Amino acid sequence: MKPAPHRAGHVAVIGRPNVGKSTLVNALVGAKVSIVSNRPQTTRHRLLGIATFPEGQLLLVDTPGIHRGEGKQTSTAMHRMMNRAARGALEGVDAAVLVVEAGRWDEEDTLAFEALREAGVPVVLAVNQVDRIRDKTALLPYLQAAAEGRDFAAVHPVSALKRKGLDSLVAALLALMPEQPAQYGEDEITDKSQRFLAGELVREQLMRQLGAELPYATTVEIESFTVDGTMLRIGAVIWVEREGQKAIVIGKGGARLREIGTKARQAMERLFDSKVFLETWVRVRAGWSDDEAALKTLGYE
Ligand SMILES: Nc1nc2c(ncn2[C@@H]2O[C@H](COP(=O)(O)OP(=O)(O)OP(=O)(O)O)[C@@H](O)[C@H]2O)c(=O)[nH]1
Ligand SMILES: [Mg+2]
Repeated sequence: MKPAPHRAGHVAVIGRPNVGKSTLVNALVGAKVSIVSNRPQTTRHRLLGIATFPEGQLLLVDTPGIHRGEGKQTSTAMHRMMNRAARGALEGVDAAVLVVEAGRWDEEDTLAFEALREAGVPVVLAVNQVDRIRDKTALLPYLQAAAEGRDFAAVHPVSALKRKGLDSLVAALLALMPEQPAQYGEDEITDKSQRFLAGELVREQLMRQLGAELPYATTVEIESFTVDGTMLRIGAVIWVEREGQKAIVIGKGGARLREIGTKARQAMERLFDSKVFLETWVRVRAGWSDDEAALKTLGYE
């Protein structure tokens, strides 16, 4: 018997904000390459998560959630850039995963589906968060309705958080990949630099620890990143839009900023497997999120 051929290729991970795209990418890669929070619009950049299996390699393109560009909070230059990054991720991929939340399908899910249909790539539907569905008999009619009239290559109920159903999702995706050798070494997990990931891990804490709309007025710039013996020395600037926001990020006696820095440093030490010395500063740059030129200098595509 001939052994099964090795397959490898690019898979765009697409869906509305907050459905679990980044959680799914991390689960498949087996490491935290993409930041996660319970707030929509956590991911702002395209990022490659490399998932290597004996049978093949999936190059998973995590993307910002596709959202309606309406309303004050979702129509800035940054939001347009995020939608562009998500749609642009479809160029040249071999397949896509449309991630939706079990039991729910709204206008933005349709928007994401339409983007995939226009791109004309084969699409696997991943119905995520099935762990939250108590009554499993409710799942079947949902799966049928979701697939109705939409030409999915496969439909897979999964839980990215509990790592359920992932093997069959991987098999379905690998079947759509071209026959070719691995494109990256087996110890590679992302195309992004440690410097980029460090900034993201600070931003993850901003998403998690700041309330209301404040996370959306913040971004992180890594000002310095140096290797010092066995230690990484990292300097991060947290940019906000107004003085009042700066006071909130710093918190009473600096408590909030300390907590953000501690959690981000711990996450960096886990991901980089190295000791990290992290310094953080908060600075004001009025209107950065709606300023194309400012976005460029702050590292947005
Ligand atoms: N219960 C449950 N929660 C999940 C699952 N997958 C993701 N979540 C949670 O859903 C929230 C959003 O997850 P993310 O992975 O950041 O979602 P995303 O689609 O990448 O969101 P954006 O980057 O904002 O577009 C987080 O609180 C996750 O812990 C799942 O399978 N089950
Ligand atoms: Mg994400």
